[in-house]
Amino acid sequence: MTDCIFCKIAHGDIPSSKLYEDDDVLAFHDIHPKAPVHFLVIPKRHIDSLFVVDDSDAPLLGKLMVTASKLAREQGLSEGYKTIVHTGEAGGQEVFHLHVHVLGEAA
Ligand code: DGP
Repeated sequence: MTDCIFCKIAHGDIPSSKLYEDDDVLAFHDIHPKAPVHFLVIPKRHIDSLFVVDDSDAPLLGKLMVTASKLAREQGLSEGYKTIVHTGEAGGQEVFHLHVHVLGEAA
């Protein structure tokens, strides 16, 4: 997906404020934060949205959520936080590379 902005971030072609990276997932701060702590967790492999996932994606989707949880803890979101996945234009999705938003405020 050469025109996908999150693929470019995952490949290091566009800079981002990275929180975590491994072979499968990447987490970075949202460029337009809607909370004191607002980061995104994405799969490195291009997946458009939840519209197109199937059973074979379950381990990767689980890893996205576990990564979100670990990073929320590291960021001090001990009182709670929101996790949001927008799906499709009608669901508020603007960037068509699957991502989990994590929003909160450090305690
Ligand atoms: P949405 O597709 O509506 O779930 O949200 C996409 C989010 O991605 C939005 O909050 C802004 C963020 N975003 C868009 N472009 C960039 C970028 O180039 N860098 C970073 N760090 N975030 C971006």
